[in-house]
Amino acid sequence: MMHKHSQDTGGTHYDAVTNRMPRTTLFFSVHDMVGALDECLRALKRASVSMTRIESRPSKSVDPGYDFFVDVDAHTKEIVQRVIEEIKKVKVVRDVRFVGSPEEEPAEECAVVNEHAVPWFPRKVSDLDTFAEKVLEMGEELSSDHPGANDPVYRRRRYDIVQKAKEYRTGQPLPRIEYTQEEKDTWRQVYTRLRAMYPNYACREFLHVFPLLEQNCSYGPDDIPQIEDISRFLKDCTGFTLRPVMGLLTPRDFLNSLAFRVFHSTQYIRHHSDPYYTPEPDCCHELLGHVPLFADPNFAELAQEIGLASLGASDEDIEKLSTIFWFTAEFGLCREGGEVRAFGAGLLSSFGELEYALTDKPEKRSFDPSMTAVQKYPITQFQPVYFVADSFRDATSKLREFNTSMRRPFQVRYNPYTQSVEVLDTK
Ligand code: HBI
Ligand code: FE
Repeated sequence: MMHKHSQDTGGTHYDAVTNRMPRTTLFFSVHDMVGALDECLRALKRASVSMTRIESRPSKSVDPGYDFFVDVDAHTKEIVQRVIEEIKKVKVVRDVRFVGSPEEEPAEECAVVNEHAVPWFPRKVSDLDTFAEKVLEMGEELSSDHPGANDPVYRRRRYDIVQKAKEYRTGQPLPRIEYTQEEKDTWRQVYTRLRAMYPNYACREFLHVFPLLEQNCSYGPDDIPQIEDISRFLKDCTGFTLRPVMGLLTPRDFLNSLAFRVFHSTQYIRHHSDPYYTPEPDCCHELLGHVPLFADPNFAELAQEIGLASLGASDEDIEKLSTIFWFTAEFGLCREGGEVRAFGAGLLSSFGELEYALTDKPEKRSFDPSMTAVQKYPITQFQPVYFVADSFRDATSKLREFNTSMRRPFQVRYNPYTQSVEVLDTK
């Protein structure tokens, strides 16, 4: 079921009960010597665990030598400790570490096993496949206050759409949805109302891209555009791509994907009874609010910068980055000449809040990552406070500066040729 990658040994499978991948990543460096890896693998055998993936590279710390990243089928503290003990016994091994695990609450266990422990994070774009079934809420089911909660036809339709997202794997064509007339009518209402406001409220980057989406991706009032077409267009503009998602991901998973210039997009639409309201992201929010900015190179860089900072970050830092995402990508304002304009998707997909945000009712402060990151915010009402960026470039450089203050025992670099993350200075 997993998308196969040349480095996968094929042993990876889902735990039928928890739907999680039983996997733990270990890192070790070995001195270059004939049979060195063989000895390490024997250590795994002595500890009775099987290996589900192995990656190697010339060592950054042992010269001559190799660093190995090995995923093992070990998901309790005891087993991980046993494996580490066994590997430590191997003479050529210079350093062993527990890197992390994709299990829900690794932080505490990591601390016990190894002080350098870092939460698991995706290292190549196909690792994002592991997020597909891990949605927070309203994945296959709707909460009782959702306007579609008591409409069995709506629920069935939404269920069918999210199944396609659940089954999607990296490299496959994105699901095409044939929308019903009722869904198209909902889209038309939202689209026409917002489209008319954009010239007076949206930032210039958004206004530059929007007509291109109309020309290249069938944006218009009559039908809902397809994410496959949009993803191809974005790829040409900035390298961003879309992938379908069942609903809300954890902030960590959602932000991690931005490191790979991947944006998770829902494909269902809000309930027709209330076209100007949705309690969850839907295609109107994604396609009208988020998509246009991902075609802008400077915004793409800002988004990826948040994503890169989130890889292996502590829970506290994830919360800060999530707040920064909230006050930029969702509710951000920017200065333009003497004016203030909107670039946040939460604003550009809600005519009520878009209008309100640009009056002088709410408070506006200058974007400053260290202040913005700790600002509290309501999620079900209009924002009392917005942050205003000078430009995407300025916000990105402030964010880079801020990121250096976060404690993380390594640096990351994105390699666009291999669509993977290189981990530097693992010491
Ligand atoms: N998941 N699918 C999806 N879409 C979002 O916009 C999203 C998410 N999970 C978390 C999240 N947004 C927020 O916590 C951000 O602040 C990260
Ligand atoms: Fe959003």
